[in-house]
Amino acid sequence: MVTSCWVKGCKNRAGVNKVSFFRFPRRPENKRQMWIDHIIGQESRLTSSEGSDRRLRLGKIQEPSNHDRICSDHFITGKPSNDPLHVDYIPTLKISLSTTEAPNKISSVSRKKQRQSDLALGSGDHHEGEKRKEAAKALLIMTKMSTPRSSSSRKTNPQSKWCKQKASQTAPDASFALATAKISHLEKEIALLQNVNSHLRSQKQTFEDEIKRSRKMAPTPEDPKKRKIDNESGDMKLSDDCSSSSLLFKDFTLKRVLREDPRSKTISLHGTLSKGEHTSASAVVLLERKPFEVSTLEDSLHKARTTETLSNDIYSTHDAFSAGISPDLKATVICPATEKHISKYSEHEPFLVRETSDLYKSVTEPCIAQSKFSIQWVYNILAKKSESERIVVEDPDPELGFVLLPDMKWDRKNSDQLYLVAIVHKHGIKSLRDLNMQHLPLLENIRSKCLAGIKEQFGVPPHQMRVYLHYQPSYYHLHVHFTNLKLDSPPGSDIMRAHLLDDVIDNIKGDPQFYQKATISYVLRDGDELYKWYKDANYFEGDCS
Ligand code: G7M
Repeated sequence: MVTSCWVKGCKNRAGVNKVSFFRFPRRPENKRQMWIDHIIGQESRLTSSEGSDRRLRLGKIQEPSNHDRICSDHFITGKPSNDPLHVDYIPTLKISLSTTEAPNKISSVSRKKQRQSDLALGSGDHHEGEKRKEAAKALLIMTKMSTPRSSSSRKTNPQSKWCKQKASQTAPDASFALATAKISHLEKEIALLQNVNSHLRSQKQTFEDEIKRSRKMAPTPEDPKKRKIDNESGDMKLSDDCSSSSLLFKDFTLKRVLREDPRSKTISLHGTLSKGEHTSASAVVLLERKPFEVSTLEDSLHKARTTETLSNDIYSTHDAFSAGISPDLKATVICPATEKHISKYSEHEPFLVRETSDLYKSVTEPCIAQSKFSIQWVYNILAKKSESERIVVEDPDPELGFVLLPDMKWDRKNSDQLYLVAIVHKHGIKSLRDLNMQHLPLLENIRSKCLAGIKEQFGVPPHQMRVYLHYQPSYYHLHVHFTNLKLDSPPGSDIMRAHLLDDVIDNIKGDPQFYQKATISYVLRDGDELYKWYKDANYFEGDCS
């Protein structure tokens, strides 16, 4: 028998088309059902009828047998994955081709499964099953409602009364078990769909890039401005819209490599960028190698040119020239850049400071007061003049409120690299040093709402998050960093700079004046303004113990 694909409308056959075929998984049981439900669900979205469906028997779609297969065309990476959070845990590509089925017939497989699951739960009584489902639905909605959200969504829900009634009308244990199982199943599906979503987005971007390349779009002179960050004027635009690629660095003149780190594959450059026909401006450009884009990797490899650099028995190494299908560099541009920006991204000698409460008052605080480093970009975010479309959670309360949004360092593609920053609405809280008892509600509000929002929107649970403040921060308006634990040592997450938010809260609870009294250690670099103040105060002349 010729092996063919179970997806309706897919014409792939073994030996005819260059595709691989995969069995329906036997275990875990819900994975097999997820495949069937997803395929049938997607097919049923189309109502057009063309051709016959060979899977029909007596007007119903039969469950796939041991001989039935799905072909590699329906998986983003070309094969199924065993990881429930992987995009190819279920087939998702090219599913909604066509169907001859009316939706009520199509759902017969699912209905049968539902009946089986009612029986498996020990009921067999249809009426009881319906009651349980209603209770489960009620509990499910209640669970969703009790999840902390941004203040704007915290309204009284009219469903709430109905839910409580329904939930209490049924045997609480059975209905609770059913609802809990359903919730965990749905949570897995949500995580899965989030992954599918991000892979499809990156694929879309790749195709858009390819169309652009094939049209050989000429760079437009005004394009470069779109991706520039101008910290002096405070005007910043970060855009995900790649429909306007340009040759931003075509006229970049390199003056100096400021810093290079082969381990993190980053480099910072100082040079000039053209600002119109005859003018150019000082610019700091930070370049960083991006992580691999799995969805385009295979295609990229097919087109990559390689040069062998070593060969020994079964081992060989090669220099590969990537085909440039997906972007492989992230560039951050500061233009026009001041001497301070140049200094900030240059290589400098590190020096340890143990800042006592007296040193804070006599050296650090006056230095911060005189600092002219613009934080207009922060005020732009708070006033929704910049990056408003990137806001993840906002609490507008003037005392307890904040804006949570992706940090400039995160490209928002991969939640393993998640990096967000929460900036408080209240002005005047410069840093950790200003925090005392009266700020506990603010800190706890940020902690709970941001972690809930991150779980809801990116599927990363609180126990996989690293939440901390910097001391010294790079700007003196209170903000909190939220990074995924899987993100390996993000800059500033080391013991010389990061203070876990949970520890900060506990320290203040133990002593309301903790951060006004504590001696805090940190590293300054000889290019920092604060370093100069400490040097002028002869701090580095003596023994700093
Ligand atoms: O705590 P510290 O001050 O070191 O951290 C500041 C954080 O703000 C860094 O992680 C920066 O990457 C981030 N950041 C800096 N700028 C200029 C911007 C910006 O314009 N937008 C966003 N979203 N984050 C920024």
